[in-house]
Amino acid sequence: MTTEPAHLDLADPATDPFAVAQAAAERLAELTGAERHDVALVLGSGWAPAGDLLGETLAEIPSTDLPGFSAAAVVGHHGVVRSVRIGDTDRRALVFGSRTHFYEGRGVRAVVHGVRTAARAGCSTVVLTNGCGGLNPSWTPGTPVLISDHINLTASSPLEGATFVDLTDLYSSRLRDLCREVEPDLDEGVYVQFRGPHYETPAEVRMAKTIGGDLVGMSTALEAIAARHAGLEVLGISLVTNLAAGISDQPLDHAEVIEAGRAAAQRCGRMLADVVKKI
Ligand code: 8IG
Repeated sequence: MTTEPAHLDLADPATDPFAVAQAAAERLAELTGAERHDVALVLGSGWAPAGDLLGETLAEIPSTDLPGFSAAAVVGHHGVVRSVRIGDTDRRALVFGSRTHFYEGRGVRAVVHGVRTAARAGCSTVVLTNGCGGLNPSWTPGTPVLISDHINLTASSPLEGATFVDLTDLYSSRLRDLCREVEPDLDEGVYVQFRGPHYETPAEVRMAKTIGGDLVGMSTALEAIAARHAGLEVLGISLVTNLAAGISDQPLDHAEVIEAGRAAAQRCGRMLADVVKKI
């Protein structure tokens, strides 16, 4: 069941996804009392504390109150969007506490709707975070890594029709440099987005390495493409929560992934908050 009026239903091919993003941005302005936001953050696995460390939360909205975000298939937990004052400035961050993944099957429009809404809400920067598997054995669980580029293995694109977008320097080197002002030792790597929801086989992880990947996950690349198309500057940061399958002799365990994220969360959150204040 969907509560959207027909013209705001992203699943209908006749719907203009940018019109839905515009409607969501307008509703967001009403509900937050903020005419515009400046920086958007999408918090992936392990990144939740970043939102709290950024500054005062001025409004908190269930994302289902915004056009295009209704996740009728998901029972119980719905995402929350927060409007947060950045430090003691009068700039505002739009913090998405969760994301729609491609593997949920709601279509790629739903996956990138948050990014498009952020752009319509006035944001000029988006910070995409995730939890992922690492291919470099020196990245122990809990290591944050800057995304320098991506390989999109979803066989999909958020862009429809003859929309040719240059993805050179998609992950802003300016913003990566800013991160290294806060944390000089941050490594960077190429993020490979798989469709999921299963983790990779060891053979797939070897393939990812052979084609130039350093990190494997199930998000971010499609959102980054939509962000570039919308004119946003993109910062991508992964939290390596596990070594990818076959890199170590340990099997992948979701509970272990959650725990690694929890342990690293405060440190990563503080770093991210410091970076956003500099943007
Ligand atoms: I957390 O090892 C997390 N997400 N594809 N592979 C993929 N996604 C992930 C992984 C991983 N760890």
